[in-house]
Amino acid sequence: MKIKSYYSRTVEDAIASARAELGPDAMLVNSRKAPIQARHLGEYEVVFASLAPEEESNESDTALPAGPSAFAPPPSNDRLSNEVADLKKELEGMRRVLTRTAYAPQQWAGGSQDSAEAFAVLTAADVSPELAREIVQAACSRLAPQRGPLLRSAPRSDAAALQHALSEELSNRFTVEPQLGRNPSSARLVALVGPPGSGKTTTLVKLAVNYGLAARRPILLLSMDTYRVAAADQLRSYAAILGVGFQVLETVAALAQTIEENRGKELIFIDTPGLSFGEIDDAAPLAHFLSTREDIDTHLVLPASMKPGDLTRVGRLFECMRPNRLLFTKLDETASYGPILELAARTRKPLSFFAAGQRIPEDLEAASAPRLLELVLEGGGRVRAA
Ligand SMILES: Nc1nc2c(ncn2[C@@H]2O[C@H](COP(=O)(O)OP(=O)(O)O)[C@@H](O)[C@H]2O)c(=O)[nH]1
Ligand SMILES: [Mg+2]
Repeated sequence: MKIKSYYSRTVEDAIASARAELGPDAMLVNSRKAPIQARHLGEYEVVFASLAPEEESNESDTALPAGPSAFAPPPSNDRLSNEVADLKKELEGMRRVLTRTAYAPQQWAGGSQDSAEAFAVLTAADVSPELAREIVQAACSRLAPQRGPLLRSAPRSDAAALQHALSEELSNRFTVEPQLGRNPSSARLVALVGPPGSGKTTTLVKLAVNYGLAARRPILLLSMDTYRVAAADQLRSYAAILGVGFQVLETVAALAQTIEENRGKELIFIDTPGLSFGEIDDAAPLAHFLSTREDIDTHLVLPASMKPGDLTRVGRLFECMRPNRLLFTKLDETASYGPILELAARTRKPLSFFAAGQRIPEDLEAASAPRLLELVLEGGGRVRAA
C-alpha cells in the first residue's frame, strides 16, 4: 500500500499527475486546498492510495512520500500541523493563565479565595460565567450549608474538600455513553452527522477499525455524502484499504433498503454530508429519516476547538437530525474544554467518544467522566496519545 500527496495549480492537474505515476487503479483519498505550509508546492493537494508496492526513488518534485502508517497523512504535513497545534495550545494555555489572574476574580464577588479560584479555573476553561457561578455556588453549599453558599470563612484545609465537591457538581451535569448502537441485540446502526470538516469521516473510520475490525465484527460502511464532488471517495478508499463493504447511497429510500438487506452485519456505519447553515434544508429527507428511525444511533460530531457560541448554534442546527449522543473531535487543537461540558449539560445528551488527532485509528478514546474533569480542571496537559 502506498499513500501519496500530489500538489498542483488545479485539482485536475494534481489528479492527472497522480494517475500518470500510480496508474488508473489508484484511489483518490482526499482533495483539498493545500495547507499554507505546503502552498509553495501547489494550490491544491490530492491524496492518492495505490495498492502497488512502494518504489524506492520515483518521487516527483510535487509529491511527498507516505508516512509509516498506511493511514497517516504525509509526515512533513503531519509534523508541521502538530507543531502548529502545539503552538496553538501553548497560546491557549497563556490565555487561560491571563484570564484566571486578571479577569475572572473581578466577576466573582464575595466568597473565599478557594471559591474565587474555582470560578477562575472554570471560566478560564471557557465555561460560561453563569454556569461557572452556579457550579461553584452549588459546590460551596454542598460543603458547608451552615456557612452559607459562598463559603465566606473557609479555612485553607477546605481547599481539597471544595475541589472534591466541585468535581461532583461537574460530574452531575453530564453523562457519558461510549457505545455504538442503540440496541445491542440487533444490527447496530451508527450515523455520524455534523458540520463540514468536523471529522465525521475520519472518526467513522477510527470507530470502524477499533470497534469493528479489531473485534472481528462484520461491518459495512455507507456514505450518504453525495453533496460534494468526490466526497464519498475518501471513505470508499478507506473501505478498500480495510477490506470491508462500502456503498454510496443517493436517497434515504436506498439507505433504508440497504440497511434492511444487511441486517446480518453487526455494525453499519453511515457517513453523512457536512452541512452548514445555508444547506440544512437540502438535507430535510435525511433529517426526517434519522429523526424517525429509533434504531439508528446518531452521534453529532463537533470540533472541541469551535468557539462556544458556534457550538451552541451548530448544536441547535442539527437538532433536526435528533442526534442522541455528542462526539467531540480535535481535542488536540484547544486547551479549553469547558464548552464540551456545557453543551453536554445543556442538551442532556451523553458524550460518546473523544478524538484528539488525525491518526487513524489511534487518536480516538471512549469518553469518560474523569477524563473530561481532568480536561476542564487542568487543561488536559498533553491530550494526544504518544
Ligand atoms: N487535529 C485533528 N484533526 C482532525 C481530527 N479529526 C479529524 N481531523 C482532520 O479534520 C479534517 C476533516 O476531517 P473529515 O473526517 O474529512 O471531516 P468531515 O468533513 O466531517 O467528514 C481532516 O484533515 C482530518 O484529518 C482530530 O481529532 N484532530
Ligand atoms: Mg466527510
